[in-house]
Amino acid sequence: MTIPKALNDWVRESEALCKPSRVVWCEGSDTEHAALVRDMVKSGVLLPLDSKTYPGCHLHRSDPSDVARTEHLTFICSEKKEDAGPTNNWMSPADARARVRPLFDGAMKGRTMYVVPYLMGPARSPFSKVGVEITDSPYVVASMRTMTRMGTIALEHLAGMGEFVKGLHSLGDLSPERRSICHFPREREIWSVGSGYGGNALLGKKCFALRIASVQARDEGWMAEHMLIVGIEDPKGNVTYVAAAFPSACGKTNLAMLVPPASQKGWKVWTVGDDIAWMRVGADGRLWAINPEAGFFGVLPYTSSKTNPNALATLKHNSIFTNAALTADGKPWWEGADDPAPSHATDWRGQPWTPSSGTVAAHPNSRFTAPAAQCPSISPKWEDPQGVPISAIVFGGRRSKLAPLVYQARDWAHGVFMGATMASETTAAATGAVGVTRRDPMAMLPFCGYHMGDYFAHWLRMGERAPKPPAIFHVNWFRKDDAGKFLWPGFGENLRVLRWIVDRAAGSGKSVESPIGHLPTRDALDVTALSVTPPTMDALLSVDRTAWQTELAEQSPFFDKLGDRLPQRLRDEHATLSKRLK
Ligand code: O2Y
Ligand code: MN
Repeated sequence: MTIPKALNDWVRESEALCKPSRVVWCEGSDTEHAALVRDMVKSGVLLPLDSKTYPGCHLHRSDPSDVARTEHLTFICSEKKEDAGPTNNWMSPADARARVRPLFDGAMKGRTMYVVPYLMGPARSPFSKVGVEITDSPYVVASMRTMTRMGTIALEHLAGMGEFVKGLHSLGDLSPERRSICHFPREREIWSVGSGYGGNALLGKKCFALRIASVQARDEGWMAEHMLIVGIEDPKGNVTYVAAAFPSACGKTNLAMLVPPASQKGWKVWTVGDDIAWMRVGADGRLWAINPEAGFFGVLPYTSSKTNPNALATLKHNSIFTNAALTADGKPWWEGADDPAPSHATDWRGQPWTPSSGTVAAHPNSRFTAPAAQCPSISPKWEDPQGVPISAIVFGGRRSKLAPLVYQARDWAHGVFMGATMASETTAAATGAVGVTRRDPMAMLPFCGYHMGDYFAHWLRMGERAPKPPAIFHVNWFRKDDAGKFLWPGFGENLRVLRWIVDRAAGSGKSVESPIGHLPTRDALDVTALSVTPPTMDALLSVDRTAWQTELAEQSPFFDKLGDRLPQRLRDEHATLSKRLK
């Protein structure tokens, strides 16, 4: 395979800068992967897990100071600060290069530099894009092999398109003081140093598929969104595809892999993707979506046969567990797993642990990296080069009061307003205060590679470009009564809400007007075999005008922060809602 000159030149430049002891081009084969894993087991980077219950699985422990994405060390390096907007950290490209280049200088001395070509999106899809990650972490290489289509297939695509996103990554000394994740949107380039964990290091995921791709999408007229994609199959076999955006701690992966309860006979939910959707207007005027990823990087704590049986089945083989606890019989364990806490284990830091240690055994952000193809609910269409047609977009949040179980936007612009004003209450799983309402428009706040005001304008433009745009909805599975008890059972029962969404998207489904949008009529949702009483349903679908007026007032500071880049259309939607609530 001939390597394009631009790629060769960049690899040579990176080699001269990072000074590794050797350079390895990754082809993505099984033999190559087996050798890499063997070396990692030898050096202690990976620990093999019990081969009977977890065949092909390994445990990795990251540096204890390197356990999650670090938003405060993540930068958008556009020429002008105003192009990154007030919601991103900004550095000028020149300052970023001057500050970070010395951290790469000699950073790979005595280490191997891996060149990892990868494809985001299905093979032979016109919508897929190529990235190349240069890294000194074999754990990153093995993870990228699961999360993307890695190696020769990417070089084949590159031969046809020429363009690729450059990602230079080094573990550096893993010190948080010398950690930076810099994005250069104009150059379509990423520099990440000082972290070996998740979104900071697997550059295809948040860095490319969202931050850089959101800029490509704006420039090229498509959408790169932080959305799961599911197909909902009715008992007659018709499948409706839905994309949904949720802030963290709202059960996004659980929804992506939903198992219909026994009462929903004949219904199926197919997983197309659990985190990212790239969407374009098709020749038929609809939005078509692909999942650019090939694997899941799912959170472990509270993943169980109750919350997500499909995730459990997926992670049982060929998976890497990062920062899980290790039982004496070589199995991974995490809080909220099916198995009770082991009497003795090794915690995520590698220390002896017992239930009376007073600490968690698995890190709260411990993860599994598993191939999407292993998921029992994986859609037969998940690798379709054309993607799947999206009939509905769903925004969601965790709101103990205020937001009804489900409501529908009146039109695209109103739906964009709904996404732009999304908010969610923090949980104990996130760092910081619990129960605080955080604004996270379209769940993209940490992932939009440019000014949020321009991003909303792009959403509005996409509605104009798509003659048959998806209908837009908002859901809230987390509404509570005055005693603090959840009103809706959630999990698999959320299919009942998805069914109303599917009906509405098809032009049926009973609804009633409200100031905030279309609500289901009291009898529109199937609640057979549920203990949801009519008064509970009333509470779930109620709109408290006073609370909504407070909500509107709380939205204003965020909108004001975006200044004159906030589209007037969204200010108009805000004013219209205010009038409707009076
Ligand atoms: O902390 C990390 O690096 C992982 S965060 C993550 C992982 C998978 C999917 N989504 C997310 C996210 O933060 O949205
Ligand atoms: Mn995510």
